[in-house]
Amino acid sequence: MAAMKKVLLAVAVATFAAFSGQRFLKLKEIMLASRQIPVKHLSCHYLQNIEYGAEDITILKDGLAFMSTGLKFPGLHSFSDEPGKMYVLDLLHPRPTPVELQISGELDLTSFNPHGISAYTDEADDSVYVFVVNHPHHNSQVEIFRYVEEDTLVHLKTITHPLLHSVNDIVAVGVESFYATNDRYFHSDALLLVAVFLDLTWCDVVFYSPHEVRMVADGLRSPNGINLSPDKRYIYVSDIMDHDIDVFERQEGEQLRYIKSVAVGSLCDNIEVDHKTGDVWLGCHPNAMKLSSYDPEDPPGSEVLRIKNIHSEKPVVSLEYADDGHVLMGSSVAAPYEGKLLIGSVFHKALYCLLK
Ligand SMILES: [Ca+2]
Ligand SMILES: [Ca+2]
Ligand SMILES: [Ca+2]
Repeated sequence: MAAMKKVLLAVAVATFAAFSGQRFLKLKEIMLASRQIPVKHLSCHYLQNIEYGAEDITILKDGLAFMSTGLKFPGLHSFSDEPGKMYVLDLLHPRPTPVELQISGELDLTSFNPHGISAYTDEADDSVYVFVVNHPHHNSQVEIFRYVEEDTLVHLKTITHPLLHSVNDIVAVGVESFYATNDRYFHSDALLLVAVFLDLTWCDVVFYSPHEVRMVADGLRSPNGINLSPDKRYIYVSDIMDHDIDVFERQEGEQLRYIKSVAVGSLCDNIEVDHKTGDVWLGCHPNAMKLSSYDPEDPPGSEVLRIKNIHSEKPVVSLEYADDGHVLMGSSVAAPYEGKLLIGSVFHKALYCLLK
């Protein structure tokens, strides 16, 4: 009997070891831990005043770019203990320079920790609303601001809801409504690792309006950036740990119908869409192991991808910019505008580039 127990124990240990080994390999595969990328530069310079990351950037049709800076995110490096800030930049200016936005209203600025952003123009009166994911004390909430020229955000509303529990990015579809991605199912880091280890696809996309809040798409591994097609019919979600972009069609009642996934071979973060061409631009992490372990001697790189004709049978994914981390570490967003490209990062700097 004792011998039998020993055999069973040995089998259990061997099975667990094999399983752990296999899962560890899977984890390395998800993180693209061995990936090196070639350098491909554009004509770029650093944006003034941006030293602590510009995790998300979005550009209005009139060339006004908004950026969130100074993100503090569990498990990721930060060069600053100061609260985050919002900036605006006019791309029509001959020398575009980021200007810090003054925030008026009730918002607690000492714990402001801005992450994903989205801007919405109300066609009735051309008012511009800026939606910002905020993580004060590592909670998740969404702030809605009205932009007042030249440099003010008037805080209108803070939205919290149990379904908005780990929000990464949002895309506004009305003056008070948006879609949001929850990038994790579990909040504890240990359970998050278990979810990655077991390959759980339990994350979701939530629709919020003052009248209803509900989950509209699920079964995602780790949804990160989210954005709309120019005709507003489709929603694109970057399933970062799945190395693909999921395409959904908006249905009656704001439910999302899954259409397809486009493989990108990288860990893509935020999504911006060219207003004119509909091309999808992605700020990506070529190697997430380097991003999370942050070693200045072996810095995390940056990679910008573009998807053309995403709705066709054969979308074309192209590499537009790549760096080994010596110019830009941890690119998280790439926003195009009329032959120019802004590239933001999680905790480092931001670049202004010319595409032609
Ligand atoms: Ca965004
Ligand atoms: Ca996917
Ligand atoms: Ca993001």
